[in-house]
Amino acid sequence: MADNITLTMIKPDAVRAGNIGNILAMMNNAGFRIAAMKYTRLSKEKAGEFYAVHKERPFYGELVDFMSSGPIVAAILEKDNAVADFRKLIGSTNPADAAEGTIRKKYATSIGENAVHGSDSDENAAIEGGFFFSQLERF
Ligand code: 3AN
Repeated sequence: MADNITLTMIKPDAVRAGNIGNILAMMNNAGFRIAAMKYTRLSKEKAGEFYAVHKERPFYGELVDFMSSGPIVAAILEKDNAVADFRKLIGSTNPADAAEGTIRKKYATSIGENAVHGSDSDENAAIEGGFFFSQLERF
């Protein structure tokens, strides 16, 4: 499995706060190349599908409502060791635990509304990339 891509979303909270540009700059400055990108809005159904792995978790309904509450930016990012390096750049799920200099430390407001998504494995990066992008939309 390729280990050089990850899938990110700039979530509705960060879009609403006007932070798309700042967050993309942090990704670029950390050495990630944009291989695919779109500005879109998930329906409840599509958000539920994306997070199906969390279906049994108590926060699933809240997560689906939030992720479909407004537009997002979805992108495939490319870099050596993309998944692990990007998880480092975004920081802990809970911004209260996120390290200084991470995207979530700077822009996330709570564990639910935490500004960005990053794939948690190469396998999921491939699945999530396919969720948003066809081969014709990747460069
Ligand atoms: P991460 O996004 O850091 O991989 P996961 O996979 O544990 O974190 O959770 C997926 C998403 O579910 C998080 N980004 C967050 O939006 C939401 N989430 C996780 N834990 C909670 C929680 N305790 N309460 C509300 N939402 C949560």
